[in-house]
Amino acid sequence: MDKEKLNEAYPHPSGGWGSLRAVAKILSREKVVLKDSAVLLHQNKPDGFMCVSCSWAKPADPHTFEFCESGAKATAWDTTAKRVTANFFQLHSVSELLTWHDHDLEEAGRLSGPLRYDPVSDRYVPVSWQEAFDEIGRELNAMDPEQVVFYTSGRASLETSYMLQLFARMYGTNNLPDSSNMCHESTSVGLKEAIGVGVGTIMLEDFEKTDLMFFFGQNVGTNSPRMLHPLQDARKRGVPIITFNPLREPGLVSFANPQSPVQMLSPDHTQISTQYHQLRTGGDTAAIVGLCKAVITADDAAMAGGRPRVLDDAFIREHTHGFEDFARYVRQTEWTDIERVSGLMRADIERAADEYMKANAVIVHYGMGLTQHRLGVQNVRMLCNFLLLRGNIGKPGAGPSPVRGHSNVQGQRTVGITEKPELAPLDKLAQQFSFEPPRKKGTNTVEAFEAMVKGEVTAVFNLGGNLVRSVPDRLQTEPAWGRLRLTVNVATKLNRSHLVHGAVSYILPCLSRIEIDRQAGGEQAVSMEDSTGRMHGSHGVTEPASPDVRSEPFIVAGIAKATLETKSTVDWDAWRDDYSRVRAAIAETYPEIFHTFEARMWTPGGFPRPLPARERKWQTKSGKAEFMVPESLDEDPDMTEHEPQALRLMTLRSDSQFNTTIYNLDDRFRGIKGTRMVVLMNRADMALRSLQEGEEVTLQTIADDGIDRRVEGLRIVPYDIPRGCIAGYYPECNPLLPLWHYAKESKVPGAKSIPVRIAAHYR
Ligand SMILES: Nc1nc2c(c(=O)[nH]1)N[C@H]1C(S)=C(S)[C@@H](COP(=O)(O)OP(=O)(O)OC[C@H]3O[C@@H](n4cnc5c(=O)[nH]c(N)nc54)[C@H](O)[C@@H]3O)O[C@H]1N2
Ligand SMILES: Nc1nc2c(c(=O)[nH]1)N[C@H]1C(S)=C(S)[C@@H](COP(=O)(O)OP(=O)(O)OC[C@H]3O[C@@H](n4cnc5c(=O)[nH]c(N)nc54)[C@H](O)[C@@H]3O)O[C@H]1N2
Ligand SMILES: [Mo]
Repeated sequence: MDKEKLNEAYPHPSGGWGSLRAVAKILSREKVVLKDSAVLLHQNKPDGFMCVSCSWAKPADPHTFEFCESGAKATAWDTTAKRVTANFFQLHSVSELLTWHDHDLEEAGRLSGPLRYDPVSDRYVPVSWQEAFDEIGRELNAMDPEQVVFYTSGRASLETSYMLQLFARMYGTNNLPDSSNMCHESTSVGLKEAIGVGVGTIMLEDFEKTDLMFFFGQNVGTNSPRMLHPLQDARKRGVPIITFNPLREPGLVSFANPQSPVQMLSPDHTQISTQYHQLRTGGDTAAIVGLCKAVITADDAAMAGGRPRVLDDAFIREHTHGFEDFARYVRQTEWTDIERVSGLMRADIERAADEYMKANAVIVHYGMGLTQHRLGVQNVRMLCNFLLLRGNIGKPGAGPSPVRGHSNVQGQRTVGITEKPELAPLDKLAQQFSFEPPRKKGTNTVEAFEAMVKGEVTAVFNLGGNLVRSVPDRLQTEPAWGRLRLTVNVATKLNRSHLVHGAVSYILPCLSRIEIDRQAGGEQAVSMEDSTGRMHGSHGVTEPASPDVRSEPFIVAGIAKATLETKSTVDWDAWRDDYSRVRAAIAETYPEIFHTFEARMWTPGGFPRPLPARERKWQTKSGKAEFMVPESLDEDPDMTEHEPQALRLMTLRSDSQFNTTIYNLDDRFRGIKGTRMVVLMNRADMALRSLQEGEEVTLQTIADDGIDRRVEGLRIVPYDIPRGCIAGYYPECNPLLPLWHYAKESKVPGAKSIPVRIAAHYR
């Protein structure tokens, strides 16, 4: 490709005709026959299946088409007519497949039978399910459980997740990392400390009662498009939306509803953000301190002038702890520092604070732009500080709204997938299943890979992830994965983590939950928790991809039985045949959340879990909601000492990917076509370095640990992004992200702020 223009500004609102066209294109490319497109009518319906894409709430009274472009693509991707058969591996050796692009690996189609790696032919060859289970059991039994890792990516159901955590603990380890460790773990830690629950407190009905919403570092149009519906309704009521995001994201600017013919045909789309503040990457703590400063200053003035208070003083006194220390910090912090670190002008921050002070009920939505920083947990705490100032937690229409990623990532934590023993009901499990669970802390994702790089991990059971692509420091972590003794991959499609294999390696193909799951006890359903803490049942509607794929519960039960043999009191065969038995066990372990699970799982809109903070009951250390004084105004304090030419790289997603699954190489919203090997850069930064549009550069990480981290062949795209900040795509830029560059308390990799320099450029 020559130096043609890689991007054109996307002139259209998100949603709209572009979105429908994109869906039609992928349905036809995946040869999803028309009759199957009716599948989409069952998506996110109380009697259908829950979308395999994002975790946004599913309303009780869904639209006829309760799906979005991303969800439709994800469905098409799973229901594709293409298959990877045994013949595919006869044609392609593993060494050859290692040279394929991620997109082409998954595009080969659905995996259709269990496979074992054969080192002699360098090929995956068919194996029977029972042989696979027996050998995996033998291998695991020859290992030290503390050296075995059980990873869960956020898609697996509540039933599968509960079974897996129980199996791992009966086997002898709490090494239960999941995708949350790279995602919203900063939320799980930060919200728990601040308000006593590790999840958001808002529900769909709050959209109808709110007066103002904020977006911090969440790209709704691309990553949770169904949320655009309630947002649009709120905008029609006149609710302002204030966005803090370094990039001007078209999906946060305006929206046309593809389900409203009137809007589709007229240019009259809805403006989403009424204020848009392009702060510097890593500037959120500073910006929020600025917002709080404006509010506290206004309150001081009101008191001095004998006017009504701006702060919710009664709430602060009755419900919170630590306000005085925080207020002192805020009063002392200078506007010049706030402006320098946030990259925003005082007047702009005050404009946002004015709206906040006028509103009675405020919701703050946020995503990876806050959590994936060195001080990602502090960021979450700062948002809570801001909300607490005016009692915006535990009242209708208000609260923190962490927009979760994978469709059941929140639920997995709810049913025991956690490396932290204190977060799992170990005593209850011990009593319920008559065994002694391990009490030692297990490894999260970063720790598992740190241990792997040191050679201290022998096996990984990988339920649905593509870890060699999704974790940091690819050039260290990928080879470590290849040195494992055993890799077991449960997956729907082929990915690179299957190819960089252990000495003994299995690919175990599973059903997608769009498919009918037939077991001895009849057709089975599964369940999941959405981003607003509601539980939904889901049952498949299409025929399985092949007669030889199995459900995730079937696979986990098979391996558990083969490994634990008579050492387990669980009747794994009975659980495999009838998942209502698994739900009964979940309800026994967690009665407060899951009592009468079976009866309630088909409740339209899902059934809610108890959220004490929603009732202003604070399960924190002090029994009150906690204010926190930030440790540093800069979220990435270690970056400030670096060279003056340093750039902060954030790694992002496009609408044509779901994490490591790349549907195609375009980014429709950002107007980038045909390649993902790009760097988005401010024109002034380009001029300073004499860089031209389309020119190729090599990025190099600035770090003094002696490791040279580089990504070559990235093309410059001029973009509306603050100076000193650049953006590239995840996972292509993961070799640049050091494994140790993570949020201190949550170990979420700092994927939104990687210190880099331009090491070379070519015309
Ligand atoms: N289509 C699609 N949908 C998805 C996914 C997908 O890959 N594709 N992935 C799913 C998953 S697992 C997740 S976790 C979610 C992720 O969804 P999001 O949380 O939206 O994640 P990202 O796209 O990584 O980045 C979000 C935004 O953060 C901004 N940002 C970067 N740095 C900063 C910063 O320092 N401050 C602020 N305020 N903003 C910043 C970026 O410009 C970007 O707009 O989406 C889920 N949904
Ligand atoms: N630099 C950088 N790194 C990041 C991020 C970032 O923003 N920047 N984001 C992080 C985030 S938020 C996350 S969540 C992680 C995600 O990282 P991973 O958990 O590794 O995730 P995915 O890419 O979602 O997993 C893709 C694979 O899941 C398999 N799969 C799909 N459906 C199913 C199913 O139903 N069952 C099973 N068993 N398998 C299935 C397919 O085979 C597919 O290849 O990446 C993180 N890494
Ligand atoms: Mo995620």
